[in-house]
Formats: sequence, C-alpha cells, structure tokens
Amino acid sequence: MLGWLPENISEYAQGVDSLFALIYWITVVVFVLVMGTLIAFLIMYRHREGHRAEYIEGSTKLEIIWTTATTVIVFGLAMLSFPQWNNLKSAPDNPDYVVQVRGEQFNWYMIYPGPDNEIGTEDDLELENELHVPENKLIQIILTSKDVIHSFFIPNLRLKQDALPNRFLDNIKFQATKPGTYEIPCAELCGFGHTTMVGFLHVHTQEEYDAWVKEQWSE
Ligand SMILES: [Cu+2]
Repeated sequence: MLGWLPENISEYAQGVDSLFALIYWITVVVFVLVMGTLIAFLIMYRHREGHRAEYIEGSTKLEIIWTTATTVIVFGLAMLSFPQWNNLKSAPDNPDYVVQVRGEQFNWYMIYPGPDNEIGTEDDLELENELHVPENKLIQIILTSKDVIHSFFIPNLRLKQDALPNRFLDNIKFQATKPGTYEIPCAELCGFGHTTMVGFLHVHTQEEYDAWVKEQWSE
C-alpha cells in the first residue's frame, strides 16, 4: 500500500498498515486543501493598484463545519485504533515461547529459559543482540532494562515498546510469518552509543529452530 514501509511479517499487525495508510491519505488531502487555499488566497488577495483591502469577520458556519469534520475524523481514527492497539499490546494467554529481553547500554540481551522453562535459573542462555524464534509461533517477550530507558523496536513486526529499568513488561507478543533476519534497533536516545545499539531477529522454520535449540544446550 505504502511501498516504502518495511515488509510486514507480523500476524498481529496487518491492520496497522491499513490504519497508517488511511491516516497518511487523510493528511495528504488536508495538506493539499489547506496549502491550495493558502496559495489561491495569496494570489486572489495580493496587492493591486486600485483595490482596497476589505475587513472580513470570521465565519461561524465554516468554523462549525471544520471543527465537526476534524472531531469526526479524530474519533473515527481512535475507534479504528483501539482494536489494533489491544491486539498488539496485550499479554498473550498461552505463548508458545517466552524470551526475556534486557536493554543495557548499548546492547540487547536475550535470555532463554532453557530446558526447565524457567528464566532466572542455571540453564538459562544469554545471547547478545540475537533473538531466535520459529515462524508462526506465538512469542512473548518479557522486556526490561538494566540502566536507562531503551525502546525495543522491530519495524517489520510494527512493534515498539519502551524498556524500563526495574520493570518487567509482559505485554509484548508477536508471531512472525516469514523466516529471515530483521533489525531490532533501539528507538530511544539512550546515551552516546545509542546509534550502535541494534540487535537482530532471526526467524527460523520450526526444524531450523529446533536444531538451533539442540545446539545451544548440547554443550
Ligand atoms: Cu538503547
């Protein structure tokens, strides 16, 4: 729809792009109307010899029209946004996999629970800037930060959430539909190394993922 957006590989966020396109085109129409009127008026009411300036009072009717129109558009967009927001930002009931992600100047650390399925135990696996998941599975991210506020951003999943020190947010979930490697930039200005803070999401097929898991815990 809007060709320059990164490829959308999220099961949950397909609707986000339609909403984005709708807002974009509404903005384009408003921009053209306002700028067109401005330019037209500049030409129509420019200074010309023999023409006298006229004093015009505001138009109540016009003000009512554009205030109502704006209100309707904003409320309409809010109504369309709520289901998208809830879909993306609610904790999953039965995630297939849970991974803890910690922002720490200037890396993402991914903590996998290991065979006992519990995070914070001896068999945990901690990776730097690498998030591995199987495709088409419901992944829950428990997001935290060690130092300052970071922002966990996966453009291809239309997913963005601030990571806060001492908070463990459980409302991040996604289901990636296409194997590949995708960027996880930090989207919060978090210090002098902010621009180098980037991780990668590796989406595997289930077989590839199982093989990867086996490899990690075989040592
Ligand atoms: Cu950061």
